Amino acid sequence: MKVNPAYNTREKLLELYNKPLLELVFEAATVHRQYHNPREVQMSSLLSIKTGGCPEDCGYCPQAARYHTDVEAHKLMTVESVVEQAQNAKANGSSRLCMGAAWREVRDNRDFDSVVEMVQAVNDLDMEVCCTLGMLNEDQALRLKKAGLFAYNHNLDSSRDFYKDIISTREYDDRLNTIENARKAGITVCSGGIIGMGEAVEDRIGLLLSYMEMETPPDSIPINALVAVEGTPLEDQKPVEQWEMIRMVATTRIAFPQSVVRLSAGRTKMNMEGQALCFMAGAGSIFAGDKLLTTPNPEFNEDKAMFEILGLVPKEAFADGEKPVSEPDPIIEARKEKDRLRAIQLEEAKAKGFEPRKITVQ
Ligand code: SAM
Ligand code: DTB
Ligand code: SF4
Repeated sequence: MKVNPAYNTREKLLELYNKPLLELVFEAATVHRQYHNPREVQMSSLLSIKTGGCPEDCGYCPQAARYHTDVEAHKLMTVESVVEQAQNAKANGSSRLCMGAAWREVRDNRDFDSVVEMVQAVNDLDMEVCCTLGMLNEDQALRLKKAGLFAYNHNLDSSRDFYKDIISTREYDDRLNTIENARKAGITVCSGGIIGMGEAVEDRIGLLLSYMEMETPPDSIPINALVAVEGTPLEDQKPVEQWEMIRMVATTRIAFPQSVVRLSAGRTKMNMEGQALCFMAGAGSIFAGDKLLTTPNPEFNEDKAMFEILGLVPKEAFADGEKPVSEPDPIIEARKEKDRLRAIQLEEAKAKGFEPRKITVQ
């Protein structure tokens, strides 16, 4: 049951969201147990592979170039440093790595070739690889799939209506299109939203309804609480109450019984009891490690202690789907071949006493 038919209208979902809190949590916990092991919570790590300088105007985002935040822009990380970070995350218990880039969209250039290599390398570590790189066309999605991408994250963020108040540089339909492209390529879809941006409860329900209207709802639904960052238009939003996070997690759990509901940004403002109720209500994953993309998150050790107290165990990689098989990427293989030929020509030229600078390869 991908979508719960008992809650497939705005009215029914609203009624559910507004139930007495403990009734709601009980119902969510009951649904959770039918499809998931309630002791397992996946630890997933985020890595900002390209930070800041983004041309978009997402009102919540510290990485948008037009806002004056403390985020320092960085160009794309190297494949080697990504692998090092991934190994570190794995050693600390993470079974999934989500690589984020502050891009409006993926472009077919050298940077994307490097991302493809990163996907192959992290998949080789037996971790679920997720990417969030902005808009994506069908060919790019296919290339990532063949490299071994397990999931693509692209959030609708809120209802279609409220979205317009937060982002003007790209449309809700653009987002739906990217999600569709990932889906068509056979990549699992991770898509969710943010609460605490000043939206009404109806907008939270509107987000869920957008997912209900899809032919196949997301496999994974992250629920973020806004991290209000100084310098962004949403800097003065007051933190959401953890009760609201619990309600949103529980409602999502019940509405999409088979999806993994991810308790995502905003945990630094929650206590252990609040998070425990989210796990009870069906959250099956957290972001682990002291940094999300650019903002703070609880330390690995803090989360380890929490897991121990609550009797939770980290979920293994590929518990919800097979490990993708990485295929050699033709563009990268061609580049390697070109580099190999260039090295041979250089050697030959050096032997003849030529300056290396003068060598060109067709
Ligand atoms: N640039 C790509 C994009 O927007 O699709 C990928 C990176 S973007 C940072 C990924 C997601 O992070 C956004 O869609 C948004 O839901 C979430 N996010 C960004 N800033 C946030 C904040 N301050 N608080 C909570 N979530 C945030
Ligand atoms: C998602 O829904 N939340 C994550 C992940 N997908 C990419 C991102 C949260 C970012 C929080 C703000 C920051 O650290 O920059
Ligand atoms: Fe750019 Fe993504 Fe941030 Fe929007 S959310 S400004 S697209 S990095």
